[in-house]
Parts: sequence; C-alpha cells; structure tokens
Amino acid sequence: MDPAQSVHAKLVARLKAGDLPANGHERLPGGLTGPKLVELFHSQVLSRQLDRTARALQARGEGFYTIGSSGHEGMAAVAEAFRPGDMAFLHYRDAAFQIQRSKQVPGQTPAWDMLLSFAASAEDPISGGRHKVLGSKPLNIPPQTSTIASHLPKAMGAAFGIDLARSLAAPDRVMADDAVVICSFGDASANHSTAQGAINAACWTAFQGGRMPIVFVCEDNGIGISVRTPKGWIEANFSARPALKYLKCDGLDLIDTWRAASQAADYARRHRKPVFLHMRCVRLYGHAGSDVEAAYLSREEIEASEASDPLLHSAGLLADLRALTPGQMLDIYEDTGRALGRIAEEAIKRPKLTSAAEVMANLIPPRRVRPAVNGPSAEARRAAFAGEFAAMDKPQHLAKLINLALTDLMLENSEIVLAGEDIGPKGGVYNVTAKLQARFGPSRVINTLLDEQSILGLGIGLAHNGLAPIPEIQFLAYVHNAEDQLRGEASTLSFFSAGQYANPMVVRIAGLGYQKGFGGHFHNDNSVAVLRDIPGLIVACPSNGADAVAMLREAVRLAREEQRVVVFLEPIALYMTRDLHAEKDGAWTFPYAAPGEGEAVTPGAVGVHGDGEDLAIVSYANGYYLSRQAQKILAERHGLACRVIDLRWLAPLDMAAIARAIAPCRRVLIVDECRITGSPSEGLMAGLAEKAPELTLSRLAAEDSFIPLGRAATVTLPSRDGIVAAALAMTAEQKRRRA
Ligand SMILES: Cc1ncc(C[n+]2csc(CCOP(=O)(O)OP(=O)(O)O)c2C)c(N)n1
Repeated sequence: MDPAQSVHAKLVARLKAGDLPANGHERLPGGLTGPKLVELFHSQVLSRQLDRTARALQARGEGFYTIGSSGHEGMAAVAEAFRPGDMAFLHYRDAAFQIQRSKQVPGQTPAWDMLLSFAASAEDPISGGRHKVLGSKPLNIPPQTSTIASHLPKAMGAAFGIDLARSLAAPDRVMADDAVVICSFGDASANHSTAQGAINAACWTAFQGGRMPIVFVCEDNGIGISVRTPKGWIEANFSARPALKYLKCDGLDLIDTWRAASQAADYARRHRKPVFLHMRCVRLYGHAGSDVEAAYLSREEIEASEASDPLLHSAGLLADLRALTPGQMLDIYEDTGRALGRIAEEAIKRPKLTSAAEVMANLIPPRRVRPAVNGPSAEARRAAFAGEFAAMDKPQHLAKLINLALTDLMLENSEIVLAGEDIGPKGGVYNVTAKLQARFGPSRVINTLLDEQSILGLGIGLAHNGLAPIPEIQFLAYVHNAEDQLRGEASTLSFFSAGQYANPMVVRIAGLGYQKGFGGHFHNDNSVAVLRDIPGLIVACPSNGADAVAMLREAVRLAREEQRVVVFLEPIALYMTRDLHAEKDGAWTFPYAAPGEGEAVTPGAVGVHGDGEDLAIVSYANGYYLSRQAQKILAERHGLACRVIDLRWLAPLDMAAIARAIAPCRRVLIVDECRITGSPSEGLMAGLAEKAPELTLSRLAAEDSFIPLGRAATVTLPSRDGIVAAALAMTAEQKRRRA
C-alpha cells in the first residue's frame, strides 16, 4: 500500500476505535492549557493533510517536488515555545512549525500559502513559484535552500547579530534586543561539516563569553534518506560540547516537546548562549516523492514508525485530558482534508511563472531607501587616523589605500562590521586591516575562528539583522571550501524569497597570482570561474589603489542601497607595488581621495588609459598593470599606439561599455591572468564576438595549471614581454602596410 495511505488508514481506524496510545501526563504544566493543546493538534493535522494534498496534486501533475513533514509534527509545540520575532531558519520538514507560528501573527493564511507553493504559482507568497520552500516574511522565517546544513552558519551569524546590532544601535535591525534565533535540521544533517562548523562556531563564541542566543533543534528521526543514524549518536555527539546546553524531548509528546522547547528558548534568551534541543521523532511516507522505504527498511521498522505517528500520540493526550473525543478529532482530521481539497482546486488555477523575465525578476534584490550617509566629521577622522592624518595626501600603495577607505567607511557607517581570520591586532596577512581593531574595537573588527563557512555565514546572518558586513576570506583558494555560502545561500536568497529577504554584504578576498618570492598555488590562486557564473553576484577587482578606494565605496553603496552581494577581489601582488615602469617611479601609488572627493567608479565604468587606435588591450588587475608596461614599450620601441582598458568589474561584464571603450580600435588583445578555462576572457571573447563581430580578437591567458613555487611562479602566467609579443603579432600586417 502507498505509505501515505497506510498511515492515513491506521490513524482513521484507531481514532474510530478510540484505540490511542497512553501518555504519562497526569496534569498540564503551567503555561499550557487544554485549548492551547487543541490548537497545536489543529496545526499538526493541517500539516499532515497538506502532505496528503501535496501527494494528490503531484499524482495529477498539478503539484511538484516537495518533501513532507509527516512524523515531524511535534515542531508545532516547538513553535509555540518561541516568539514570532525569533527568526527561524527551518528544516524542510517544518510545516507544523510555520503553521503554529502563523497563529501568533494576525492575518495569516498558511494553508492557502503552502498550496500555492505546492502548485508553483507565481502568487506563492514566499518564493513566487520558484521553489517549494517554507518561509514567510511576516513570520520571520527566511526561506531555506535544500542544501543540507547550509542554513546553520547564517543562523549562527544572525544569532550573533542580535546583541551586536543592539550595541551598535543599527537602525535597520529587525530582531528585538531579547530575540533568539531558532535553527532546525535533521539527524543526518547534523553530521555535515557545515553543521558541525556552525555549531562549533557558536560554541567557540559562547565559550569565550560572546553572545550567541541560538537554539539548534535536531529533529532526530533516526535516518537520512536510507542511511541510519547510529543509535545514541546525536546525544553522544552533542550532549557534552563546551558552552552548548543540551536538552532532549520526545517529539511525539506535545507536552514534553513544549516544555523542553520553552526551557531552550528561555535559556537562550536569558543567558544569550547556544542550546541544542534534541527532538526524537519519526519519518512517515519515506524520504520524499518516489522513495520506497521497503528497499532499505524492514516491514517491522516501517510499521513501528507508523505506530509512532505523532498525531496518534497527540490524540491520545487530548483524549486523556478530555480536551477532545476521538470522534471530534476524527472530524477535525477529515474536515481539514476536505477543506484543503477544495482550496487546492482554487490554488492550482492561480497563475504560474511563464517567462524568463518573470522567473528572473528577483535575482537582483530591490533597492531600499536608506538615509543619506554624511561623510565623517573632520574631528572624527583626525581622531581615527591620528598620527597618519597629516600624511594622508601622500601617494600610497593599494594595501594602505584600502585600509584608509575601510576606516572612512566604518566612520560613516556605524553598522559596518568586518570579520575574518587574523584581521584584528595582526591587521591581516598583508596589513590591509592594520589598526582597524584599535580604531573600532573588537566587536566591529571581529577576529574570527578559522572556518570560512562560518565567516561567510556570519556575514549573511549579520545582514539578516540589518548590519552591513564586510567578511574577509584570507586567500582566494580558501573561498572554495565555503563557496556554497556565496553560491547557494547569499546569492539565492532574493530569488527564493521573491525579493523579500536580502543579505547584502561585501566579501573581501585577497587573491590572484604574481607574488614575488612566494609562489605556490594556494596563495596565488588565479581562477574566478566559481564566482563569474553566479546570477546576481557582482565581482569587483581593482588594479590600483585609486580605483580600489572608489570601488570599495561603491561596493558598500551597492550593498547598503541596492542590497547586493559584492565580492571585492584584491590582487595581492599589487598590494605593496609602488612602481610601474622603473624603480622608484612611484607610478603605482596614488593619493587618497577622502569621502566626497574623487570620481565614483560604478559597475560598468571601465578604465581606459591612452587613446591609441592601433590596438586595444583589455585586462584587469595584474594583467592591466603588465599591459600598462607593455603599452609604453610598444609605443616607444615599436611605434604602436595602444589603449589599455581596465575592466575593473569582472561580473557581470558590461559588454556595451567595454565595446564603447574599445572603439575605434579594430584589434583587441585580451590579457587574462586567470586560467584560460573559465576565465573572464571566455566571456569577453564570446561577448565581443557577438557584440562586435568586425573586431579581430586575440587573447593571452594563464595556462590551465596551478601555480608552482619559487622562480617558476609566473611561467604559466601572461608576462609583460608576452603581451608585447602578442600585440606585435596582431599588428604585424598593419605595421608592414605602414612601412
Ligand atoms: C549537501 C547536500 N548533500 C546531499 C543532499 C541530499 N539529501 C537531501 S535530504 C538528505 C538526508 C537528510 O537527512 P536528515 O538530516 O536526517 O533529515 P530528514 O530528511 O531525515 O528529516 C540528503 C542526503 C542535500 N540536499 N544536500
């Protein structure tokens, strides 16, 4: 028999027979009433019948992929223990939580909302028909992707952001000062390194006195798809972690679950410390969709789960308390099912997404109105820059200029928070954040633990509570073990929430090749492929300090006003570079433009050096620097007039602006320091071939190799002389004609 049908038949039969499980409760605990238990039962029943309706819709081709909540209905009691202002990052099986929370906020229609979501209707109030996700803006439930455990780092960050936003008086904070965060997940998910990392980060913070008001709820149904969780594993794993309070409850028992969840919420709220709430439950109907449990579970095991149906246990409790009779509960169950059937017929008629434009409408979050930022006062600047103030108009290198710009940005935006490994007293590996912690304190310049997923999750979570995070990844190679936080999480939030949620931030990453006397792949990673293809993500990559100051300000503006996620990629090899053509020429140092001074460098504003028409060299970062050297040699020794174009923004590539900068040249040499496969030059070649087919294109890109150590560190990369040679090869015929 279909498992949903089997569970349904057993529930109905036992309600009819009044054959309900016994429960050990003789009286209600203070704070819980009979009517409240009846309300919780209604939420559980609605959750269950929504699962059944979803399956019925799927069978007719009117419903789409969804994972059920059956067996996890105890989460209704968890919801009841929290306040609707406590932001909830939920497991995909938590319909009962959302339904119960909807009763705490006036005007909610959870059944209608979820049916629209099952039917992938454009009117689905959370994702606009883009995915079946739980979530609701009025209920403070941001939607979650289905990537296991990927929501834990941001939940941890959001929890950390509550007290921090209060202490910084962040004007856009959305959570009350005494709010807590709730974050739920399955028992198999608890093993994921992302989950372990986030829980570890929460403990690490709380262990040293940091405020981390979060309740992790592990919904332990004993299995993850087909892989069993060893008996006792979750308790053994989490009951003795440092600074983590462990509580457990029986998710089949509404009273026990409510009591433990209330204790968890109260502890996190009062002590501002993390709690692990371990809720036992069962999984009914198998994992999802077409999963056939019989392939990996015995008949006895399946029957044991079905006999542990939480609805049966709630019914037993309500019958014993004489709150409802079995007959009344059967009526509630069947009436709810019938009502949902009727509403579903309406929901499936609601409009669907029909065009790419509709689907993509919220890839980019909406702009928000923010109070204008006033530049910091002269006194504030003098105090912050102290001894450096007098010398600020002297030309400086890239690392220093970024440091000055960060200081001014932090002076004018009190909600900016920096977070990263070693960025505190050490000032980062390359001194870019030197003195910032002394200037702004450890709560705004956070020396994080060594975990990139937690750093990015912290950023996303802080942004959820109105802060303006600037997390730092120490080296580009290390973004990869955390990239899902950018790809799967930060960049998808607006899409999956129809623009209702956003997590604006500027992620600073030091990277690219050419480090002298250093070499080695991990410190010279030269690929941005993984960032280029993320819809909606902006990638900035300045080649020099003057641009970096303007672009960093623009990146922060894009985050603040347009809610964008921006990666700010800093070329390490140019951090301390001072000279361009000759020793001590100082041509790669620039005076610092104070706030309000200097030109803005917005996305699409490419830099153009020179007005030569023989050849346009298009590049960025180190490649631009080398191209500028080549430009001089080409002019002086070969009589070739080139213009050198600095892309500045690597994603999205503004092909129209680039084509305008190239005109009137007929020949284009693209110099790309990234590995040829997946490099920005791939996009440029294709884009220019489409936009300007009359151009002759050539490119010089890095080999598809990792960077070696020592003297060979640059042999796979474009060089100044290589650029000169490529330019001469391209223009040879022209030169011959001229001669
Ligand atoms: C990173 C990742 N790997 C694999 C999957 C596929 N997957 C979806 S659910 C699931 C099992 C999760 O089990 P558990 O955490 O116990 O939750 P349950 O479904 O039992 O409630 C797996 C492996 C995924 N969604 N994400």
